[in-house]
Amino acid sequence: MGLFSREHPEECQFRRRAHLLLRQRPQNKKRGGTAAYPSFYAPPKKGKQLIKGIYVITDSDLAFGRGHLDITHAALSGGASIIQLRDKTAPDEELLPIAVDMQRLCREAGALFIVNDRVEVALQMGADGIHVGQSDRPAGELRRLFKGKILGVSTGTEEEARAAALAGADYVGVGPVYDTSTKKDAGPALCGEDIERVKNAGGGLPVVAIGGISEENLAEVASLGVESAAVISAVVLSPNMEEATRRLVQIWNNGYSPRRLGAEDVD
Ligand code: TZP
Ligand code: MG
Repeated sequence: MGLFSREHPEECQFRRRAHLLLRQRPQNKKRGGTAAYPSFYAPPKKGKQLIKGIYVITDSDLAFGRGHLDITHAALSGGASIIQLRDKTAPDEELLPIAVDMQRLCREAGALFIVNDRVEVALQMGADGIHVGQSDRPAGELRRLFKGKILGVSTGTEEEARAAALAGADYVGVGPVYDTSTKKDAGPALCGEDIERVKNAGGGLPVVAIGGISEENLAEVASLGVESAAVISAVVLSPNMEEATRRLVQIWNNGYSPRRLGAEDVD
């Protein structure tokens, strides 16, 4: 039997791990600069290894008038490891300078900067990576366009995770882990077993869990052995986005990741 089983299929709940190991994950570290990146901080070299920790998505529509840069600044101050620019409405020309500034802030904090869906924006400003869903441009095509950059693909089934891995993705987004109203077409929450299957189908690619993740359930998410947890509302709905991020980072850092502990520890 796997780590999680479907004891209450109608509720699709995770089985709680009896014991959570306290362990500290390394904090963001500043890196030295290069000529290509005159902002004094070097671009990430090993994308896959950098997919870890709290991943904040900047949906400014929900953020009570606070913009992408406000969210980025607060999330990085709170210790987020990855920031994603996600904007469904603003034109590319408007997003481009914002993305440049967001990436500069990320560099200074030693965090990754990913652009959701806006291929031209990401290409023009040299984002660390691009993230796409199943109805966006095909991952294989983007792999060729974004050589040496991080490519993330949203997946909700084993087939999608397998296809993402074959296309050369660097990580898979898996979800929704819990019900969410932030993304209207996200579908129903996956259960622990589903997540385990999608994770395995990704063939060892880092997994970013997403959908309905909050302070209340983050420890449970960490116990799934995923590399990262992505949030929108848990940060952008908060009156104090920096503190909200800091609390998530603390919970995550105290979490438990079976994949990193070795097979003998997970059965
Ligand atoms: N993809 C799957 S669920 C989701 C996305 C973008 C929304 C996540 O937002 P929240 O507020 O953290 O549930
Ligand atoms: Mg998309």
